[in-house]
Amino acid sequence: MLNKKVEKALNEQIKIEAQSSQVYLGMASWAERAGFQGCSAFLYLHSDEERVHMLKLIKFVNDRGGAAIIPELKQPEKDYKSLQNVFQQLNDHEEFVTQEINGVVDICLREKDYTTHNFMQWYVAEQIEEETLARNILDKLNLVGNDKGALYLFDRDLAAIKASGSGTPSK
Ligand code: OFO
Repeated sequence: MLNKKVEKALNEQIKIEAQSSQVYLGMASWAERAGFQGCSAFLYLHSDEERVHMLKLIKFVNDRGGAAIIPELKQPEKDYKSLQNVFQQLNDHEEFVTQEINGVVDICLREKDYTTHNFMQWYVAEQIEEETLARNILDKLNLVGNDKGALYLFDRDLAAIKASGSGTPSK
């Protein structure tokens, strides 16, 4: 039977993953409307991946005899000032998620739930990749600035990057 404190923490994480998917879906839709097809494809994929992260947690909680709660979600932002703004928020969001995952890991250790601790290591590793990717994209975008030609190439490059990869956009 799943420890109650661990179950609560996992349910909170389910909500965070679901909200991440929702936020990235909002970003994808904005990028599509703004004409950044590559960024939009990347963000739609990233949104799908967050949903998979949520599902993985739901299955784990239920399989361990707990009750996974499907959360209510907030409406994500509709408008962004720029692509830089989108990816800055994505980067900040990933840093927030990492902290939350570390919090779950901490609870597992305090409650001596080594099974869940082991399960959570996948999320720890995933966050390292996602933070690296988000930072690399942001660095690249900051280099590009407002140069329209460079932004066009950046958008095209991003279409080629898998959201879960740790690669950087090519030059
Ligand atoms: Fe769920 O992987 Fe990042 O946030």
